[in-house]
Amino acid sequence: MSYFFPDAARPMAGSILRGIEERVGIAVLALALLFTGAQSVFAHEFKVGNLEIGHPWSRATPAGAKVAGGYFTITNKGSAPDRLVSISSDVSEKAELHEMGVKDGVMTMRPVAGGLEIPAGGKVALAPGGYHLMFMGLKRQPKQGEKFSATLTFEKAGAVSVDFAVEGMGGGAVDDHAN
Ligand SMILES: [Cu+2]
Repeated sequence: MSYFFPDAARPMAGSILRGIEERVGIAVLALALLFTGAQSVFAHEFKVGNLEIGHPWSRATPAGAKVAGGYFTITNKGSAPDRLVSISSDVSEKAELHEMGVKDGVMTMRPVAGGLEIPAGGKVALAPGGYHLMFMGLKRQPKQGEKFSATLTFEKAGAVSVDFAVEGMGGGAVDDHAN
């Protein structure tokens, strides 16, 4: 299941983010926040090739938790589809792309084989209840208010380092990593 939604008018905010991919932060208004369930008023954005990665975020995890989710939007401004093919982070031993869905009335979660396509001119959201990253084998517990970095690799656009903003444990609409 993927979420497509139109580009809402988005006012620019002036905050500069640190890191290799220094970009101007963008304040995302209520519409996008409803879709992502994100609590932050100020989002952040990263670019690679024709792709824009919007507001990567994760949730704080309780002590002992071995997994954490990862969520963001990908906008493809190009005229050809691209594909998210791999993810890595120093916060966990590995990271996978998962899909959440309902099968026979039961919420299930499974790895997505072959990566996630971002259609030409399209926008795909990784959000609680749908596609998401899963950081597996956490080496430490991400804490609310901090950021951790991860590398997203796309078939055509290549690799980009992004920062995941850690929201509170209750962040997001669906608790998809409770088990
Ligand atoms: Cu998952």
